[in-house]
Amino acid sequence: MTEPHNSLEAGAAVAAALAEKIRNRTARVGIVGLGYVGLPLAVEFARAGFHVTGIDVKEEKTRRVNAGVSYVGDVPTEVLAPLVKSGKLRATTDFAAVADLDTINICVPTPLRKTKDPDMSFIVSSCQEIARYFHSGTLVLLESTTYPGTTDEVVLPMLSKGGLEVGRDFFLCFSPERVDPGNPKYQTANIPKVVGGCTPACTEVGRLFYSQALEKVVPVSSTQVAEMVKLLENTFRMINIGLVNEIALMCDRMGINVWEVIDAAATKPFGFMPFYPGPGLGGHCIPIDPFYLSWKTKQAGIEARFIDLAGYINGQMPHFVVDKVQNALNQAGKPVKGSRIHVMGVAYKRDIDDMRESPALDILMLLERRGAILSYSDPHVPTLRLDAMTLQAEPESSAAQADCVVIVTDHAAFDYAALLERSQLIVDTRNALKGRNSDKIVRL
Ligand code: SAJ
Repeated sequence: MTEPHNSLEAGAAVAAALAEKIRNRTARVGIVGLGYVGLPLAVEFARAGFHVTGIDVKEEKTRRVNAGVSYVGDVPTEVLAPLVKSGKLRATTDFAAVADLDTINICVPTPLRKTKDPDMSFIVSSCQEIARYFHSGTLVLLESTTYPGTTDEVVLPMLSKGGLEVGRDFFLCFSPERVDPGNPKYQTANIPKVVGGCTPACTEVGRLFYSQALEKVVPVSSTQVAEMVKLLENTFRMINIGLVNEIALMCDRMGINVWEVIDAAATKPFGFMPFYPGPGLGGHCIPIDPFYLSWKTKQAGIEARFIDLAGYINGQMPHFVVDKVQNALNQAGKPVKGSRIHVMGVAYKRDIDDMRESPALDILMLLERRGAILSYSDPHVPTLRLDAMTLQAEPESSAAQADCVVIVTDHAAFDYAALLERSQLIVDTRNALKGRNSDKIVRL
């Protein structure tokens, strides 16, 4: 074969060689970060016939993967075990494995610091390790939610250090993770996958890669577009939740049942999408992702006022709930101080066990500071730490001993009829008692 005369030709040759490996499944796939995003992805590519190496800094995770025992709800052990047994999937804590990989997905956390600045430490440390063993002919795909520009400004320089040129010697894309843990209908394989590369060749190799294991791939023109797609998706949710929370505050003041308003508005067959008020905004995506966008736009001199305002309103909801509890007890001639308050549901949303950013923690803290005697029920959260205090979940029947019950998370497992029967007073922040009428119920 004649030597390529320029980068374009060289890149085409490298891309063609990698594309062939991807098509015939001999490409060795690496997944950095074996959490709720990385492990399902590793399983999908192993099921598609690739040899997959999972890399994680937590030895506990790599040990359990290699034992064929899942720790991610969306990955049943009976799916994971055969893939490990057949040798299709293995895990390691040693980044030296990168030397033998052809593709690398980076699926590590991107939390916010307390100052609401992006914490890029996981992306940086992963790329530092990858760079040590990085070689030409590799496709790298960053999946961690982050601000527009991260792939080109942070990851690319770290991978180019050895003189390798993106689009010629290696390929770099961003592809937002869209995993919704516990979603019974949409899982990794059937959620459309957006992917944008540093160069058109990068985008094409990324598109080809994902199309081997996922049902629908959506190529876009750049890494920034792909980064922005994810932030739009989750900022859209956060702001609309903030809007409906503000509507709830307005309705409360005007004595209007906001839940009835939303249900009736939702009969509009176009141009409307219902969101529901609640005790606040929890989770590891919605309260976090929009601040990656506002942080970046502030640097560009643009104030993301909707994000800041929605963040403020959502942050106020725990205080609003505690005031409702205080007023409801007041109506019963009881101070918060010394009253027994039983919280139903503490996870950040229904039917899961995740406590990250859960508004229940804020509500419990505020009530504790006002002198309440606290207890809670949650079938998914057996114990929780509150500052110096540790609470153990109690049976739902404990509500009978409470001066006030607060429904914070409306798990399907709760017996709401029995709860209404046994409680003296219930503040319902989720409309879980919809259709049940009683003077005992105070609704958001
Ligand atoms: N919430 C409300 N009112 C609503 C919807 C949610 O108060 O109308 C609250 C929830 O109780 C929770 C928080 O907002 O505390 C976030 O809820 P969420 O339904 O957005 O669930 P998440 O945080 O698990 O968001 C994930 C996201 N998935 C990804 O980022 C890949 C989000 O994009 C999904 O749309 C969402 O799941 C989903 O639809 O379940």
